[in-house]
Amino acid sequence: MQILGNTTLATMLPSTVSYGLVKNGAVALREGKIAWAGPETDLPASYADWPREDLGGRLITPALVDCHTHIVFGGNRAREFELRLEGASYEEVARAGGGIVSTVTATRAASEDELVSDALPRVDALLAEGVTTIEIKSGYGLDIETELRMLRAARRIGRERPVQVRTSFLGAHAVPAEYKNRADAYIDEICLPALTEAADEGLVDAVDGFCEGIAFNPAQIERVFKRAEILGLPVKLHAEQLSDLGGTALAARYGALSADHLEYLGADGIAAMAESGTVAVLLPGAFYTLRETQLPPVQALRDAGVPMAIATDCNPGSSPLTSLLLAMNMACTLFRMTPEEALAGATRIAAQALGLADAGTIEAGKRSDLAIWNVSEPAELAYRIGFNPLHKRIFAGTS
Ligand code: DI6
Ligand code: FE
Repeated sequence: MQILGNTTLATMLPSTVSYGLVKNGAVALREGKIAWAGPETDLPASYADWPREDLGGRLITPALVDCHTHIVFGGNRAREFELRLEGASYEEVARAGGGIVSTVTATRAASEDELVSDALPRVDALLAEGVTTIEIKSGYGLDIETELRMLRAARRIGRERPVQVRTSFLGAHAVPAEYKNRADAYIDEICLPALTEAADEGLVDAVDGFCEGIAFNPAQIERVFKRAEILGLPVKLHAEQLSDLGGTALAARYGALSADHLEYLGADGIAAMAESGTVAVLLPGAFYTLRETQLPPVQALRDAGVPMAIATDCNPGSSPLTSLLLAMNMACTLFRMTPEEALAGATRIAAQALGLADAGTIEAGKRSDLAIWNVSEPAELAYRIGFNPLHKRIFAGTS
């Protein structure tokens, strides 16, 4: 039992007030949940004898949620970074056997312990910025054993650190070298059996895929979605990142939680997302790293009422980014999102993209996952570049 008082609350509840702001607010925490939140003068008398911490006017937001990461992987791709700076494109590197497939080699060679110990410093960088929920994908194993090992490593991160981990099976991320030009056989012989095994072991919270010319076509992705449906797992998709193949509309037909990247998304895909309630997860770290010039259709998504989330896409190739605050800043400067949209995108909407009903806002009944900041206005969070104003992070009521 604890009261946090003398604070400004950015509740992030949809309201007529920007950020759902409550000035001179207080929050009451009990048993890992928010018991009460509102203006401190309205605090019910029954809370009068609870211990109270004075926050000196600091801002409290919901803890941040990074809803799209590939944070578990072997090796790194600094050499590829150099090659791309010498002029090679991301797709050329991938087609020459670099790119995702080179991370596959390093990931297959790593033990579960190594995958965990390599990932933890990256995870810690996110936690230091007030993140309490991280989505982690497989997809650098591309054989049954390594896909499962990645997911076990992801689950272990949730036990070794005070963080909630949500896993996504991403067996349909790339075609491994041994299945070159045989993507359908890869889906049948590796991807679908790995998904079923991983689900049986309780390792999968959602099923993802990469629908792209250098990865899988919509028909192949649909076969993975059908298996997800049989297993009772929600789907999401990397779609329209480098070209418009119609992956988003396919994902929407399967009621996807989210469609991610979306730089090349057209009007049909936007209408399909609005219809199905699918979240658009925008990934400015990948846009920046690939020096992409095609912007995701932010204004059209906004006009259509499609909720937009922001994530790091932390991965060794297209987004070696471990700062969700920087992703929020990039979303504003590069994508012209507002600081309020960016913060909602890293809290309430990010939770929605993961199908989590108990995170992302400050209201009674939610998990007490909170971030306390040394700032006075919420816009400061997206405004700064490379500065971390976190005062304290609270995960399930514990700091
Ligand atoms: N799109 C991405 O940006 C990441 N995966 C994907 O499907 C990049 C993965 C990588 O380059 O290692
Ligand atoms: Fe990704």
